[in-house]
Amino acid sequence: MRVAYLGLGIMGRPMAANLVKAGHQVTVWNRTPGKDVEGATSAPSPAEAARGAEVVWICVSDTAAVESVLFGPEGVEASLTPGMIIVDSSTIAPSATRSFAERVRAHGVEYVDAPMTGSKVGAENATLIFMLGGDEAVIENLQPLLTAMGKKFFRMGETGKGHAAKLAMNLQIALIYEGFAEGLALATKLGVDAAALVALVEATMVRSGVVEYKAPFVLRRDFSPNFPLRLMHKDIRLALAAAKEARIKLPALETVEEVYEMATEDGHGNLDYAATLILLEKWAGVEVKGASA
Ligand code: NA7
Repeated sequence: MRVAYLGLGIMGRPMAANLVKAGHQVTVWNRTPGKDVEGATSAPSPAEAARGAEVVWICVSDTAAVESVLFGPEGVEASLTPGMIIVDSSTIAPSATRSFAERVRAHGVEYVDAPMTGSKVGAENATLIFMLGGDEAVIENLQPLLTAMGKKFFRMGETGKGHAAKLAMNLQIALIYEGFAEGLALATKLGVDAAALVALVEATMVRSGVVEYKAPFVLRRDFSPNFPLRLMHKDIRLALAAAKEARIKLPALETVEEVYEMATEDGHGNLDYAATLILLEKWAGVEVKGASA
């Protein structure tokens, strides 16, 4: 298929590379020039990249970035043609997604929200798990692209519901990790070895995919970004905003949002979200280390 891929960050670049590998004709664009993908053509603007594309795939930071890529100067809007499909893999507000979809549908263009989970490794190995919101038949047409980048696909309902599901997922990831980090801080303060605690967690019902994935990084104090803290913070804020719109309360997430705020103030925004542990360590006056790590 002819695909325009917009946004070559930690996730977007390997995803676009996997589309090339699968034999698709890919044109890429990134806001900051200099990032490219071997085997893809680079375009100078979203509008240029989208010209003649069957599918425009977006993966940028946040709601404002998606809006600017679509409707800003030299945005995709200038190249919209009936039958085109826009897919957004960024994690943004479901309500904004619905309004962007409405705007492009006026041009006969389809819109699918396709946020994913699986981190950088999943993007590199084409093992992402996608949450899809949009028309069933349109999603069916995207199969060759989805299977080039991911391994599991969940249809959540109409446009906007992929993003709604993603926020509900990341809410849980943030809370589970924070529980793990607080457990490590307390155990260390009380003199329990972190690696011993991890082994115990993994042998009991406390175990989780989040801990299984994060524990090795934490034990070797590798906080380089797989999923940057600033982006998890954005998702927490999006979930709280969606909860406010829906008039529900998420008290645990509100507290964790404050932790992310302070971790950001301490300069950890570009580290992995696992770095909220560094703030807990500061408060506890300890450093989490596994003797057998
Ligand atoms: P990264 O690695 O932070 O990459 C973000 C990308 O978004 C990168 O290509 C940025 O371009 C681009 N960006 C940011 N702001 C804008 C604006 N205003 N206009 C156009 N492009 C922009 O994030 P990930 O790849 O890890 O994640 C991407 C999304 O997936 C995000 O929503 C996650 O929550 C899930 P730059 O290179 O900085 O010019």
